[in-house]
Amino acid sequence: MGTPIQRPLVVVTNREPYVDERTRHGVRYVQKAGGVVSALDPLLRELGGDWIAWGSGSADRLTAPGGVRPVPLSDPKYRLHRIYLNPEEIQGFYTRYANQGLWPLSHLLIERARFSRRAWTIYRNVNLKFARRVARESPASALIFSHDYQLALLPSQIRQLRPDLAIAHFWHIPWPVFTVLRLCPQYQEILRGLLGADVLGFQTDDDVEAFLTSVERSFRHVSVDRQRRQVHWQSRVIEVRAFPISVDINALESIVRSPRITRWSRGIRRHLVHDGQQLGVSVDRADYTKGIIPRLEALREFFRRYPHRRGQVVFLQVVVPTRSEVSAYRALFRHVEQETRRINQDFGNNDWQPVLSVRRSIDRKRLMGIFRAADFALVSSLFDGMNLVAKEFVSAQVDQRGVLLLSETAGASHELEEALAINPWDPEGFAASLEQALSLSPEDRRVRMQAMQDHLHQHTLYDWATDILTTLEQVTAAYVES
Ligand code: GDG
Repeated sequence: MGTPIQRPLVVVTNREPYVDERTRHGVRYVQKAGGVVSALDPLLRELGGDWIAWGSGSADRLTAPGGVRPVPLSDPKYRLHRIYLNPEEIQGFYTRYANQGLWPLSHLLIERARFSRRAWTIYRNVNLKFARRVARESPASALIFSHDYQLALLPSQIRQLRPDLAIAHFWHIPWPVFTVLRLCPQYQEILRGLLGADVLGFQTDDDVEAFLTSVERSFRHVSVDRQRRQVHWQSRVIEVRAFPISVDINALESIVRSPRITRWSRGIRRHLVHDGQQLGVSVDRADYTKGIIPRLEALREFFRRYPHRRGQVVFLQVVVPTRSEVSAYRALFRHVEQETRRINQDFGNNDWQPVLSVRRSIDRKRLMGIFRAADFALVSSLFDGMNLVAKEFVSAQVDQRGVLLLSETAGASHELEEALAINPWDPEGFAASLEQALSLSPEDRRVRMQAMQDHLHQHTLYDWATDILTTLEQVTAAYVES
């Protein structure tokens, strides 16, 4: 990677990269599906350093005596520091304030958002617990790379405890427009919390614009320099920029080209598609922001409008259970099952089942093999910060046979311009784009895929991290030296 970063690095996230679980056969670690963790683990393995996160596994205390677990256990590359939360903290901080409040609000699904003062107090206290741990574990002048909506107060809390630390905070999900943000009763505290950072990163320029407007509209004693993308606040300057997150395309390409995954990928095609059928895929956490139901509605519309396509398409959807402590997520999971069954009943026959479902997490390498095998992928998020699945699909398409259909409301659509754009709120248009995708010539598919792959080679995961961390190093160089 050859990174120019000089100072020690401390990553802080809510979700830990390795969850150790008790099983009948002993302790087993599980890597959870989720964009943030799949992006940062390879980075820290490369750079070394410390990672502070909530220890949520049933065997976490066992494998981390004193709260620290080396990763990987056999050949340690970095230290994972676990913070333990009690059930009340988990409920108030994670389930309620973060996942039932800030998450739906940021995705503009305001009727789903719930806020309460009690949950807010717990959220603030848990953020403080993280901040204290960061203050205790961080070497002098370290770079703190903290993440996302669960830890919005962390930057200013860390600054109070350890003014020598340089802080970059990356917001992985969309930033809501001000008229929506202000519905959160604590929006000013959230903004104050974030403004404790030296560098604030967002996925797209639209998010940066929305954030700057929010700051401008919320406080009187603040000045926003839109051209330089800086906020001047309490005698400090905060850089606010778009750093679109990416994937390690080189690593993903070598995974899919390995003999084992090549065999797996061919096996999938042999088993699932016959006589010129085209294989479609989707992979999502079962989250209402991912547009899984709208996608099934569009598929229904597609088979209705284009009856000659019946029997020609096999669609494999991987839906991974997530946040099952929230009832809306359990309900969505059931709804997806019902809709899938209905489509298969209405259109399928003895020889052909239009939609196949996998309802559990799949090993990452095999997942890439599925992407390689596919003729098209549907990414239909209602709103999405970036969407790494779209970039992983493009990376895994080493045979360049596939077409990406990508929601124009996902951050990834700002970069992957050769995808076919879809609007998940428009089932008829979505169905027409799918018909267009299926009719594209092999040459057209190849050219589009090549252009997107070139883009990902020029904008890798390491470029993303290096851009943020070198920006942080540069803008804080003066006060480290003084
Ligand atoms: C947030 C933002 C932003 C999924 N199923 C399995 C599996 N996954 C992996 C995917 C991908 C990740 O989980 C999902 O990432 P996304 O980016 O699609 O979505 P979020 O989890 O909502 O992530 C998002 C991201 O943060 C990063 O900034 O892009 O907008 O919402 O890597 O491959 N992994 C495995 N098995 C599965 O079954 N191993």
